[in-house]
Amino acid sequence: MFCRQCEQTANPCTKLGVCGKQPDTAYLQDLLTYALQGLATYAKEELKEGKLDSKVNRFTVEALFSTLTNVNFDSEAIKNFIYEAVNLREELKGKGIKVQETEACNFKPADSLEELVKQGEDANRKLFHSYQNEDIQSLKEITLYSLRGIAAYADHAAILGKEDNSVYAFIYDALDSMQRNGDLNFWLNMVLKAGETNLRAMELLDAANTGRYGHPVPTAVPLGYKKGKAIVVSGHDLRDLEILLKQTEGKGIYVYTHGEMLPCHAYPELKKYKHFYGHYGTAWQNQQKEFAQFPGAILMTTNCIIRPLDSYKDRIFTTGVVGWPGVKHIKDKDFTPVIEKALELPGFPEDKESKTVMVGFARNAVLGVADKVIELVKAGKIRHFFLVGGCDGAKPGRSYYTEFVEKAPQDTVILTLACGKFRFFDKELGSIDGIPRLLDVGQCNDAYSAIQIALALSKAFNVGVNELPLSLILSWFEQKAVAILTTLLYLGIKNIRLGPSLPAFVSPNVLKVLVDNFNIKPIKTVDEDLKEILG
Ligand code: SF4
Ligand code: SF3
Repeated sequence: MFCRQCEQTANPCTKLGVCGKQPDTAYLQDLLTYALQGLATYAKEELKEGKLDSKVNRFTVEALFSTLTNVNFDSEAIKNFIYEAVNLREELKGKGIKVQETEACNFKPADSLEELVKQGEDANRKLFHSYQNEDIQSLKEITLYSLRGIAAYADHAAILGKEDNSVYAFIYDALDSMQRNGDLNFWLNMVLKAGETNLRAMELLDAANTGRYGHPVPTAVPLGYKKGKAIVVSGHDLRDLEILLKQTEGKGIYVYTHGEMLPCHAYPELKKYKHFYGHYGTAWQNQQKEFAQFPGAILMTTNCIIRPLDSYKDRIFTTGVVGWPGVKHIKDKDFTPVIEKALELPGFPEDKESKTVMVGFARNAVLGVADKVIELVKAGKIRHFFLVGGCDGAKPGRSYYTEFVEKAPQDTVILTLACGKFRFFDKELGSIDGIPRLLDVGQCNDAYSAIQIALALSKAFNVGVNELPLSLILSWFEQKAVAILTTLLYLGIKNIRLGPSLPAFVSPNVLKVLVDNFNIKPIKTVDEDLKEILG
């Protein structure tokens, strides 16, 4: 196997993923990507003609989402996606659309899993070892990983009824182009187009979430628990949480969030449920320890799942595109098995009071106090804003982000989002004239909100975003972060500090382009970086 799509890669992962992905599953995911390329060649033309059945769009984003890091480890599930991709391709072919055929247009999947894996080895070679040159390879990979991120956002938005054909058009175009030759400029443009498309996908998701659940409002979330039966929900999907909250109403079960579900407590249409109590645990990489101690049922709605320990394997459930071999998967959103499991389990024996954390500082809440913020900046009371955001992970180098927040001077404000925040989310950072110094914008899925805050501030101060007293200190792990980075590049945002390490799939020349044009910098030490930023 050859996989280097995420930050924790062994550069590359070959025998077994650091994430726990087996080589067979990795090959099948490559074969799925290849099958999707063949499908895309037809879907692209059919969409242009305005004749494409929306089931192809929905299928494509779900299939791409399943290949994102820490989403689906189940070879059987990936196999089914491969067969479905080919079925849909044949359906489109049958309509007589004229395309410039590629090899993937005629790919026939084998009957057995074993043979499919062999075909996957071939697909792996095509995806990663057919370099025209390492720079084009690098740009193609940035595009592919961005597509996976875009697909995740598009899927979440579509679940809530928000779609835009321009997003699907780009996905098909990029998948189709990957099978053809293009020069360096072509692929540089493709990367920026990925950024533009991702912005649209995130905008759709923002509209979907706020349209259905209202704008997040500042909310104190308890980190303790209530005596009684319990279900903890992890991942990112708001709709799954809503369905579960409805299905558990009046059943004597408290529902808790884990990881990236924390910001859900701020949405009016979710927080109204009395049995939606608090937040349990921290970021994804700590789940084995945290889930083992949780006395109830566990539901994974999206990434990041890691190998379930035996101690909780019979009480963890997956839904949506998530999968783990041997773990019960809820297909139809009837969460009865999760509820029954929670009722069987002991739950928490007593109440535990503990501190709370504040969430809900998304664009509407922050821009609601924009005048005050601007006044404080003008009065010199707020010197600088830091967006310390992105993914968490297991690498020790990630303590940089905790240290950064601890050392940021008292007259600075920290905006945060995504699961990287768990390194400092419960710190008491105080406030500046009533404005909290730590503002949680939301999930990684809410990066759009952070971008809107930055754009609104730049308008208010009448300067470009790069001239604002704002620095982006980002941590990346998976492919949604790659997509967000391409969006920031598309928006012309400069001086991003990126860590804990640079992507393995960025070649030295591509890195040089990023440094020369966008002044992207790898993180150094906190002291050096703070000194450089604040002067
Ligand atoms: Fe390795 Fe990351 Fe790929 Fe998993 S997703 S196999 S950890 S590079
Ligand atoms: Fe986290 Fe997996 Fe990226 Fe949503 S949950 S940010 S890593």
